[in-house]
Amino acid sequence: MSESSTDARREDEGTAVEAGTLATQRFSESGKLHGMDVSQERVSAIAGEAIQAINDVAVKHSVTYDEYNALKAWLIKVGTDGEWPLFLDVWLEHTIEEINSVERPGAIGTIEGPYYVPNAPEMATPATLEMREDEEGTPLKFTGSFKDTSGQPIKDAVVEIWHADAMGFYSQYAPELPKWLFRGVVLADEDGNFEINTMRPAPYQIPTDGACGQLIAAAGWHAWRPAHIHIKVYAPGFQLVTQQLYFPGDPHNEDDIASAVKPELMLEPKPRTDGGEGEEAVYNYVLAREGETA
Ligand code: MBD
Ligand code: FE
Repeated sequence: MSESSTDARREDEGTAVEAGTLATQRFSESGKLHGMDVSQERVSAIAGEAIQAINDVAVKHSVTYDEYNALKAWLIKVGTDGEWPLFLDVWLEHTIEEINSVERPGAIGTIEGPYYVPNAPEMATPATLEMREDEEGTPLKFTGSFKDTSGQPIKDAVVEIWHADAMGFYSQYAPELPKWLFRGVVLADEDGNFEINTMRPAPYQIPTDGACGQLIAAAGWHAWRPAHIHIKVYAPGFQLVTQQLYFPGDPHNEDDIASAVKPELMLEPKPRTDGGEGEEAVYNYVLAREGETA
């Protein structure tokens, strides 16, 4: 898919305001706001130093009133476009994820991003994600296993998977896509093995027609993420890992706008050896038990 034909489809299908509004709404309903541990002491330290850091940047660059007012208008637009989840997940979540995963042994994580939807259809392995007839792209057979940190297979493990279509659209964040397109909750077998059949996703551009796109254009940056598959893996008694898998050779692995690529997260698809069409790739998971640290 060329960049210009993706843009053309974007114009009649996805808009930043629709995707942003849905992502904002879903975040509010996600349960992430229940039982939060946020102390007055830490609010004072973190908010105080963040405000000071912004003031320091203003001094360093002698920020003008035009620039200050452009900032004010832009922040207002981030809200009206519903793009706070997008903005934060693209430019800050990678740091938060990094800080909070240092003590967890096993599978490497990365950011969740704004387009996760809970309660996707459950499927036993071998599973095929929902897709349309004549779905564009290269079929991908994705298999793997679950082991604990001592090498024993894990029972009742789950792979939650979601990714964009060949045009870079996520179901439930763009009109006219089947509700659960490329989303599923796949149960591994008794030995901890799974097989998921899907399509290899294409490189992905974050919405360009909202506040985040306006910032990117005004700064002369680009809006691309490498092709990626979002994953959550978990099993009873084990720590959940949220991650994404990428493909070697993608031109945006080196300049992901969301800074979420790590070398441990590369899939290595090869032509299928079982006579099926497309490619196959393997990724094996080691999960840490609850409370287990490195
Ligand atoms: C995505 O699909 C994504 O994964 C991130 C991190 C940000 C915007 C869109
Ligand atoms: Fe994504």
